[in-house]
Amino acid sequence: MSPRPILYGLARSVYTRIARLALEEKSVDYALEEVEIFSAAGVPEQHLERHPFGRIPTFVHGTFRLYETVAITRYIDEAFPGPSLQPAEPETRGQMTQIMSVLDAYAYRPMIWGIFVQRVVVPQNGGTPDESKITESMRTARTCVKALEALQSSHQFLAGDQLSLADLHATPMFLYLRLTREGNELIESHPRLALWLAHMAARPSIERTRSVYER
Ligand SMILES: N[C@@H](CCC(=O)N[C@@H](CS)C(=O)NCC(=O)O)C(=O)O
Repeated sequence: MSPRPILYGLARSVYTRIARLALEEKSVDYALEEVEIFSAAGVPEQHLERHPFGRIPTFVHGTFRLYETVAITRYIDEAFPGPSLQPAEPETRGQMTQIMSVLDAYAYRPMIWGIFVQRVVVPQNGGTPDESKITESMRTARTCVKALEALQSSHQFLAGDQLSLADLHATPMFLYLRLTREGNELIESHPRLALWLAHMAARPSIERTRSVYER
């Protein structure tokens, strides 16, 4: 019998949730081990042994270890039974990878750290949002949203008409962005993307991984 995989991360973290979504969509029985990397004490020494760059998540399956979310979600899709989360056609698969690259390289930092953290997390912790950071991040977020909607084209999902890893990669970022006034307005001004997000938000995997900020 295949050992129960362990995901090390935080339930409130975007990237941890992406990996959890892959596990949930494949109906894999897994354990989430919470690792607090954001405390004043810094990244725990033990975690640096799992991830030399101190990020989350990391993944362990028996003796096999992985870090980097794209590697983890691809592994989950290929190592476990269940519906395939990667399109068979080379073109659609290429677009799926392109979308995940866009999210990692251009969308995550402005959308999450520049907008969501400033608007939601900073005030919750008694701080004042950095408005110039939000304004600057919105510029990049606009480009990202426009580009992603163009790639989605007329499809039901981001890469084609079947759920793929691209949808699982994007949804946690967009759900946090949607919690902010300007992020929500940006999404709503792109009707196809807004509809896609509404469909994604209704999936049981999203419900089961809901974070503390969405309650
Ligand atoms: N390239 C990494 C990025 C993961 C990542 O940035 N995770 C965030 C949490 S959502 C993190 O660890 N942030 C800590 C930091 O930025 O120092 C991956 O794909 O797994």
